[in-house]
Amino acid sequence: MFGKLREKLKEWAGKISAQKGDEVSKEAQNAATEELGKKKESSKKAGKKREGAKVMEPEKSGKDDVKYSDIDESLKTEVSKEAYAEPEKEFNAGIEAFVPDAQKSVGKLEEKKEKKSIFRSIFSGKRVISSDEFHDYSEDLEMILLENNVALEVAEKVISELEIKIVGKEIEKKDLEGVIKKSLKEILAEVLVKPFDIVREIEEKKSPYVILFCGINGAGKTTTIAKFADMLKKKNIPLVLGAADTFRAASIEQLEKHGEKLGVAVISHEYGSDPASVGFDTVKYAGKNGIKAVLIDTAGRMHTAKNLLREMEKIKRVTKPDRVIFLGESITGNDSVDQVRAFDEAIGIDGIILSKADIDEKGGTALSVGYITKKPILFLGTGQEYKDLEPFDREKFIEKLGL
Ligand SMILES: Nc1nc2c(ncn2[C@@H]2O[C@H](COP(=O)(O)OP(=O)(O)OP(=O)(O)O)[C@@H](O)[C@H]2O)c(=O)[nH]1
Ligand SMILES: [Mg+2]
Repeated sequence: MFGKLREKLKEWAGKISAQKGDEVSKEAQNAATEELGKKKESSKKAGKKREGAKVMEPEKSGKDDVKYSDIDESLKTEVSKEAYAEPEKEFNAGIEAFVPDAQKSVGKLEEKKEKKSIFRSIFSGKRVISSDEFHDYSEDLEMILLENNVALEVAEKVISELEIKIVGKEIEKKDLEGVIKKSLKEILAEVLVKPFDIVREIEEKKSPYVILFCGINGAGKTTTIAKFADMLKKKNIPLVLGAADTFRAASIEQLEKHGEKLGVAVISHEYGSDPASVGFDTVKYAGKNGIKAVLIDTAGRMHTAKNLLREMEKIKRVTKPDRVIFLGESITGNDSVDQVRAFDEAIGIDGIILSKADIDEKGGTALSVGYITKKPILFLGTGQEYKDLEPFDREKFIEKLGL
């Protein structure tokens, strides 16, 4: 869905690890070479010092400087200086002859060690992404998100979370693309709240489980209610529909037609009557008839119409729904954020269904409304037939985005 995302990440990771990575390797190489030079110099000095120094200085140190506990048991008898002067001379000569050779091999060993660590830093391919580097490339990523209906504040949040996850961390060059992808996936999975199992909730509740559907005009409320009813029917869950859209012409007939097709009762009043009372009667009917699920349709209303939102709040108060579901269109884009926020603030929503996912090539609306409300997306409408209602699968959705 996010079109260029996959290619962009590949390109991004490639550029960082190849072009800029080489620069850093050269820097690392130069720094390491310089450091090696310094170390060589200091080890030469240390070598000279050692050449000039006596390995043992018994004359200077004197008997008093030797701790008794340091002396081998067999030597713990009083021995005069004169007695060990001769063998000591021989010993010192041997040591002096041996030391330059020993120093040479120690030097070589150190040099080898240094070389090895330089090669490790050049060829191990570790890479640390700097903040500047991140910002160079994250602008592209932000553009992709915005172009794909992700609201600005959500895109910014995703970018800043990604920055925390990857900037300054040591990453293997070959893993760079994978690490960025994995981090993005984790962030998006967090943005999308895990859906609750509404069918199980219905099944487990003893009294009628009431769901109130709301949203702007033409979002797909009535069609989605019909799809939902079909799903419950197939699970043998008894249900009833409430035609609480008493405003739009033909809205009651539209719902009744679905009821007929599905073999589900529809409770309705006259056009222009109080929608809250339709809702009330539907819940009452369900209680009397041992019905487990009540789905209440409402009139579409603009999120900017304060009085209509107040009316919705009244329907909620009267019907006391177990869940209020906001119906949004996948294709709406940035405006969906204002819509869902207004409905949530006015009446409080519990979950979201996004219709028309079948004609949405972008996918960002789900991220936006999910992030803004912190409420789960429960289903996606994927067509105009009853079967076209899919439980929202976060992992599948993120994969479809191109991750
Ligand atoms: N392609 C597609 N079309 C859909 C989907 N859901 C609904 N529609 C269509 O969207 C149009 C509006 O659907 P309705 O269910 O009447 O929308 P509504 O929210 O009840 O509209 P109002 O009652 O006027 O507020 C209809 O033509 C539906 O067939 C979907 O998932 N995919
Ligand atoms: Mg409708």
